Amino acid sequence: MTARVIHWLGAHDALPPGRNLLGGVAYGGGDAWGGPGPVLPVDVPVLDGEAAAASLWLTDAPVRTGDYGPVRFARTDELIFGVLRIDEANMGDTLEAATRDAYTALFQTLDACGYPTLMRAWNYLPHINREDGGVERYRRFNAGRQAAFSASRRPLAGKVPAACALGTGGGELSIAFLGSVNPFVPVENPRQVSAYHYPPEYGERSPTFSRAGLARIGGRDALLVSGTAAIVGHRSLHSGDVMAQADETLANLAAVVEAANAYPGARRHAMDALDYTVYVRHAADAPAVLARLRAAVGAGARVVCVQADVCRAELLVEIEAMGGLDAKETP
Ligand code: 3EB
Repeated sequence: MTARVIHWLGAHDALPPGRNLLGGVAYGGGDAWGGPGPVLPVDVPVLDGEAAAASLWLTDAPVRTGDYGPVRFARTDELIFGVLRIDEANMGDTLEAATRDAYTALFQTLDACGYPTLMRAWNYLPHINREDGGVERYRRFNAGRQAAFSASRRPLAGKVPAACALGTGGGELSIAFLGSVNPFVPVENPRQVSAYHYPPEYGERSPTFSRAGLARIGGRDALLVSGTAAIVGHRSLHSGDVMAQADETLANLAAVVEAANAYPGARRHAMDALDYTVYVRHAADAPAVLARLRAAVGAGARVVCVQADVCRAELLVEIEAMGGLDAKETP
């Protein structure tokens, strides 16, 4: 029997006891996570009342921890969670090189440990919208990421992981990832051009991620939804209007969840049963955006909101989600 896996989203001092920590992401200041395990601290303000919040993966299975180059990881027979932080200044020159080296190390870790599938990556880049040598840093990140996918002979389209990419106010390039021995079924959004097919006006190298994916995790049929913003086709909509962007983002989330639910044999994922992480560019927008999300998905969903920069300068909000895992019996 497959051991259970729990996704925890919320204040980490309320963590359910008695389980093994696989890994996660902790938001809210440099000391966002004082505990053990591969938990990526992300130095962004938490906006919904808590000083800190985390997205953590817990399991009943025995966990082994290790290091591979810059990667710290924990793994079960089924899953591996890894984190790495790379200081660009010590990495030769550019964010592009740092990203390429980071993803190369990530893929080497998966290969060396025997987890063929990269399901999900969380990417946090200092100053994502700044230009380095005339090119936006998010675009440099995309070039480095794609180069590493190519070099490790992974597809650049189709079977690519779910992801998010957000900007922080400084610090290191910080990446967390979830890999598995199980397959991952990517799901695209019918309202959006696949990100890996964005035209070159958004950068010479397209972003390498899928809109969502279905995956067997801990014996459950999970849904992992990538960071989602007010993009229809390939264009950003509602520049300067955060509430219109929030509504468009919710329409995109609903569309991608519907596309996932339409898969033959897929279980149904309801919007009100997902865990949401909301990124707002401006902290002052958080209350209104969260109220709109609550109105759309109900009171039952778990929601964390942080302040972070979104990967296009005109985008003011991005929301990611996941569901289907055991979680609700926790205190
Ligand atoms: C977008 O749809 C918004 O580069 O990994 C969302 C999710 C976004 C993931 C990534 C970027 C990424 O293009 C930005």
